[in-house]
Amino acid sequence: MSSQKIAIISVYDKTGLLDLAKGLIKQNVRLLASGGTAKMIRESGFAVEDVSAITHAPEMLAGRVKTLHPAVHAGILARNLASDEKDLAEQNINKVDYVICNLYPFKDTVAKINVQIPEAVEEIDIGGVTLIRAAAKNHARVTILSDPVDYPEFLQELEKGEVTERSRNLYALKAFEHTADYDASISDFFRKQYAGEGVQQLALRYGANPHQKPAAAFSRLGPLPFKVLCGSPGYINLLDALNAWPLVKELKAALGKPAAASFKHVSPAGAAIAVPLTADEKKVYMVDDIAGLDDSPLAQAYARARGADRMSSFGDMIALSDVVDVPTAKIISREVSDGVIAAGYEAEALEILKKKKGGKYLVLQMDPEYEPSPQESRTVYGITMTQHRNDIEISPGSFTTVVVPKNSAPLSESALRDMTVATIALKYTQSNSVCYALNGQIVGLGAGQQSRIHCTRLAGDKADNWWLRFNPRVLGIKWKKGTKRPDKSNAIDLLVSGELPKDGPEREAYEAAFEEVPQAFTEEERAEWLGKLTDVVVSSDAFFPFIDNVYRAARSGVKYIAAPSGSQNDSAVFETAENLGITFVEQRIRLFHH
Ligand code: 93A
Repeated sequence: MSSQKIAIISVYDKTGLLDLAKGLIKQNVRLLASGGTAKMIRESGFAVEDVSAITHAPEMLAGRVKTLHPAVHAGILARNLASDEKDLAEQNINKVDYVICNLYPFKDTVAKINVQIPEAVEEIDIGGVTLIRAAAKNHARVTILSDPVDYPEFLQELEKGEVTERSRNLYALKAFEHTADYDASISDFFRKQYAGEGVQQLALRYGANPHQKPAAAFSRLGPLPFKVLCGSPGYINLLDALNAWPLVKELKAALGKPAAASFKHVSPAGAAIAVPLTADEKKVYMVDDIAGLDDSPLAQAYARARGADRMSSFGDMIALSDVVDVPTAKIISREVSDGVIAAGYEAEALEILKKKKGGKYLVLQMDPEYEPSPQESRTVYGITMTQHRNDIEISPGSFTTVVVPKNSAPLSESALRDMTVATIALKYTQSNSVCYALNGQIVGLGAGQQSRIHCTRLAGDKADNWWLRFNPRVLGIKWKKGTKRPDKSNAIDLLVSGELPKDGPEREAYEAAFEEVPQAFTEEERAEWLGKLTDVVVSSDAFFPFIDNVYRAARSGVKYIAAPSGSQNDSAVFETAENLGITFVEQRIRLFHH
């Protein structure tokens, strides 16, 4: 066997090829190359042999078979083992030491407008991928160069003696990344051609904004877990749906009741489980005329989810844990909403939803059995980040560690229920987040605030507004005939938040909603009414760093706090809670979500 080192060169991108050939020859390396590569080297006056010199087979099938041959691949894959040496000797094959290869430009080809499948197929490199993969597999002995950028450094090392193990390792890694990326672009192309729109992939109109095109959603692991029954989802619709669905699924699993969520901008505006509604609740949530509400737990859950913060729920993406019935569809049908994802739809309910938005209402049917893979990844500014999915389970059993008061009686079922609702909601809320809950539903949620106290205040103010909507003055409002539901919600929000316009056209527009304009709430009236709010639960996605959060929560009827500990101020936080008559439960799991 010859002791001369051998390089196999087969490159589509011929950048730097001649300098490389020159450098290799200087080091007395024998060059073997595929057709076009050999031609270019030879025409420049350097000594090169065709690969056929070792395969004794011509390139065939118009280039489809160039380097695919045991003489090539056994030469690359052989280890420094006696048994491998014996096999090579028997076949009269020499070991290959260096492989220099880059692939047909599949990506550039399919990026062309109107590319046809046969054209794309011809750009699927087989032999090159095999060369790269074989050499990278055997990088303990073989050097694989898949990027012309690496040629000069490689030649420098070669001049000094041999390619170091560290370099071989890094070149092999690059080679594996190269073939993985290449294969991903091939499967992306054929997914678009063959998978069937809506089965394994969905073209989206655009991304987060209209100028962000193209946009798509797809699964690399077979069919999507949901079907589009009506409409076509946007990028943010899907972000909402794929956060809202696990929220309702987990709520139902934790509490055994149908659950609903109303999402906006990838945070819940409301979420709830089924709890029968009082007459006042029906009125405040604008569902007092829905036939069958008392017999539909799912409709009750959605009435609560939608009713929590009607301003924020305007144009929501809805998630429902169960099969949608007619009462639930009826509530949805008259609200301004973007879409719904649910475990299924009764035929009549689906017909109601399909009529919404001129037939464009988004209806998604989710596979309730679907389990996502445990590892998830995303790309931000070109960098891929991966993490284990937040699959931690939260249930009433997560709230057993009562810190204060010492020797507290066991928590009531309703407190545990509301802690569970608030905490599962936080798991799917952009951080920082703080959630107030009562009666099995969110009553105030603060999302995406950089400061925790701002979050606690925002959520507390929402809880206050929610409660003021139950004040007899609001319940007794006489609306001008023809006032639309969103205008009513808007006018109520101005009234209860105290953000009333004083004069001018804004005031006129406000007053136009009423038959009789209701009196503004005075400070005293507001304080008196808020004093009646009690038993509210608050949950936080991370510890309270300062006692101000506890003081603020107490002002909105909070009697239970569930939060992680870990602040330097823990003891002051606990003490303040105890002094304010609040039970503090340590919920050990931090729940940041982004
Ligand atoms: O069609 S192939 O998959 N069949 C092969 O056996 C083969 N071997 C190398 N294409 C093959 N190659 C590719 O040819 C290389 O990956 C490289 O991109 C290209 C170089 O061809 P040429 O040397 O003829 O310019």
